Amino acid sequence: YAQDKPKDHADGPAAAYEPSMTTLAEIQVEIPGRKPGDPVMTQEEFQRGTEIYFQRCAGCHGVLRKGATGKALTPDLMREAGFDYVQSFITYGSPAGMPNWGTSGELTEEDVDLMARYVLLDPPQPPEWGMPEMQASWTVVIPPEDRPTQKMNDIDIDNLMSVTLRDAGQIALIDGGTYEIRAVIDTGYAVHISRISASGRYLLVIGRDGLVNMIDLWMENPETVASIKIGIEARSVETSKFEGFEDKYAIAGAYWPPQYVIMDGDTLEPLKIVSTRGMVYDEQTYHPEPRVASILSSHYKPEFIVNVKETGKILMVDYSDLKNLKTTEIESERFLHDGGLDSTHRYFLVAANARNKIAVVDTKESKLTALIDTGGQTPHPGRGANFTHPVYGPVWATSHLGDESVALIGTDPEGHPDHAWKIVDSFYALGGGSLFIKTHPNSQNLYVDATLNPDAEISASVAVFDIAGMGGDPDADPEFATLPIGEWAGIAEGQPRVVQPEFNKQGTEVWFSVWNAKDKESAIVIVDDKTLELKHVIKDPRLITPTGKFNVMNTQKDIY
Ligand code: DHE
Repeated sequence: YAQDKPKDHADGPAAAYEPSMTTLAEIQVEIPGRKPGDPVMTQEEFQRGTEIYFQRCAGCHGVLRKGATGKALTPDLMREAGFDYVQSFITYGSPAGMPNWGTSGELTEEDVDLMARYVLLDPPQPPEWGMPEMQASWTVVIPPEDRPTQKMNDIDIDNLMSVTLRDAGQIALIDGGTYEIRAVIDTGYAVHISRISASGRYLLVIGRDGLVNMIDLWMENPETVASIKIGIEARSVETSKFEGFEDKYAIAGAYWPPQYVIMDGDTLEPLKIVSTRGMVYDEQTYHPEPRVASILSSHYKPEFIVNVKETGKILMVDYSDLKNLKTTEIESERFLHDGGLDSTHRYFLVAANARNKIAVVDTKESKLTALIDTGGQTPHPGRGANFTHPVYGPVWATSHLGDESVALIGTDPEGHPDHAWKIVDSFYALGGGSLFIKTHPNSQNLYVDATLNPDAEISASVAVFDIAGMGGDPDADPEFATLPIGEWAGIAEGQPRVVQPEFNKQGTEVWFSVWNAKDKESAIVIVDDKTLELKHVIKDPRLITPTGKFNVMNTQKDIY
């Protein structure tokens, strides 16, 4: 959502490719052909507008401004709305999720004015990123034959946490038992997610700038053994998990250019790039920028589940024969974003966020099972939360970005057919602006954050629901406890937000990032899941802007 200026990667593993093109924001652009009535803008202003747009706006509105999580901002629409309207919209934001860039102080008055003029002009189109660019960026730091043949360290790898240090362009590996930071590793800018190879040995992370790092957790001091830049803007990476293909392939999806690439699982050598440009599933009109959102590996077939945002297509990509690539294209709903598997790992549930829907795919049959209206605004599940409800049986839960509701979807068509693929219950948590929800098979609690809530106290707290207590009065909302995680962190300066609950491997502790500005102290707060009391606070000058945290075993085995 909000972004800061990326760091320079010239010294990092990405030094092999053109360092001046590390992120979208650094691309040199020219003003597209000026039309009558265009606002006057110098080349410098246009360049600055492009930088701001790519840093702050493109994630939600798209590089070509066709709209997704945020509304379309094409020049025809912006001209109709008019400069004054656009200027005040950027300044004050909207309750639907547009940040108040002006009044929050993140953009100056001049920048807001510049951006209101900028969106009246045609958007520039960044360059493509095909095989030559990928090859040039690809580095094998330690070839497979020079890597250890057994684990060389005393780390309990299964209980390691890979923590994104967003604005530092790094990840921290933190021991889930001792809370010790075992390594801080340079990565791409603002790593979005971490994923673990099927064997549990390799950790893969992807930066917003498309840089993938493959880290060998068996090394005495875990470090990057291969890296590649797969695009200019990206969010997702995954590895092959089907029996017989463990650690064989990796896949990464890009926002720009809209494409995914399948890579060798040992070296990240790029093997096959597939563009996702094409027709929107329902209108069947061409979309130039269908971005790759979440990617998950099927446990039932040698397939990657690739979610294409703007066209609303879920691609089941069969990786058993890359030369004769078979893809099942499932029509679902537009604006696919994040999602996860149900507790049996057979069904995949993904949010079509701007359409308030969850699509369910049967990964055994590679077919759409259901499209469910969540009843809330903009579902944002992360990978969601699976638990057994005392009345409705196995359910998967999502919270919402646009309102305070939590929706539970029945996921057991065999044992609870009446509840399967329906919203069985919906209730209120702390407030709107929730990003992530989490539980664990060994826990009786459901944790819901409210990271983007405009109220500082709410955004620094977390709601906890007692799962056993959900079986009470069907007409009353279940009660929840509020944990003041931000207060527990004891941070004096700034306005830190609490984001993304993540369990340790035993499911006995839950970790929260207390995410402050990059020049201010941040922390990780660890809560005892049984007592809901504070167990530990990790503070360290190296913990700069922690966001996502990924426990190795839970991520490797899709436990959430
Ligand atoms: Fe995320 C998951 C995209 C903003 C932290 N985010 C995802 C996924 C996608 C995505 C597609 C699913 C990946 C997968 O499972 O393969 N995120 C986007 C955006 O497009 C968006 C809305 C705007 C942007 O400009 O990036 C966005 N995300 C954010 C943030 O502002 C967060 C809080 C901090 C950041 O790094 O920018 C953030 N996103 C995360 C995290 C996950 C994630 C921690 C993984 C959650 C999980 O438990 O799986």
